[in-house]
Amino acid sequence: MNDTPAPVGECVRAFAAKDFASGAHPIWCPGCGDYGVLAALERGLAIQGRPPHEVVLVSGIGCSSRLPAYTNCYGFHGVHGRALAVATGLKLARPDLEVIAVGGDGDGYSIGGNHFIHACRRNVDMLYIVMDNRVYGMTKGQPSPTTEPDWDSDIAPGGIGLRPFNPLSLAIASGANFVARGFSSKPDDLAALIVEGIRWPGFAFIEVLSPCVTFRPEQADWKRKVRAGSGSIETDRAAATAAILADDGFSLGIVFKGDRAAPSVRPDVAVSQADIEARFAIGGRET
Ligand SMILES: Cc1ncc(C[n+]2csc(CCOP(=O)(O)OP(=O)(O)O)c2C)c(N)n1
Ligand code: SF4
Repeated sequence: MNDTPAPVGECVRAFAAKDFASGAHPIWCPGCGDYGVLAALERGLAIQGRPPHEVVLVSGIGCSSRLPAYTNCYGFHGVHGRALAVATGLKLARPDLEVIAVGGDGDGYSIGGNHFIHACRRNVDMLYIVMDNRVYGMTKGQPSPTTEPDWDSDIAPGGIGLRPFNPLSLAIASGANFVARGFSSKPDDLAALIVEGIRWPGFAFIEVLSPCVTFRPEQADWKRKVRAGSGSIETDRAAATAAILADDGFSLGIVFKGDRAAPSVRPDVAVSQADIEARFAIGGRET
């Protein structure tokens, strides 16, 4: 970190990406897409400019959910599928903190699917990054809600035959106002999306294509499949949904920006920190 204070009126970059690294060596498989997401997040946080101790990363369980441990920020590695519940409570209790929830498609769309749709609807000011590899990596390769119907594996011979759901259109239908797609092998582009997502005044959702090289080695082909989106950002919910559903899922960029001033669950500012502590203290009053 650069300790020299910024001269008044002069804009200097206070942080570098390395200021957000914990120094712990990730135990992800070599080549896992999550390395790229970690790099992008560190770059994005450096650009955003808040110090590590004002940022909290909340995750569930999964390979991707290990990410908070590899940063220098505060972290909460919680329970499978409950990252958004914890992140929501944290943001309401401490609106001064930058809250970012992270995890996988299994964590966020399967066991955590209900929290996902309500987080979109509640519009609490936070960023949610899903590292989607269309598989449960940590538990050795079960299909997830985004797995292709014909993906053949030892666990699901011939494929599960079920239509995957589209996380972006689900987010928009559920009320999210900032919806984007990034790719782990384009960390600079992803960092830019992360900065925009952090600055968005409400719930922001970034779906990141992040290959699992161990259980989905064919996802190496995603490097060839992804492309920059049209560049035109839809502001109409129906039009954005139509565009997403017409896409093959490999267009990158911000897809939808809705109402910046949409209603949001707000923190109860009338309740003080001391009041909260008194309520939850053993023997404290119950309301
Ligand atoms: C309540 C509960 N159910 C199931 C599990 C087992 N489990 C751990 S991680 C995981 C899925 C991880 O997949 P994903 O979220 O897509 O993350 P990835 O490992 O692919 O990054 C499951 C089912 C658990 N830990 N807790
Ligand atoms: S199993 Fe897949 S998701 Fe997990 S660390 Fe290895 S490559 Fe990444």
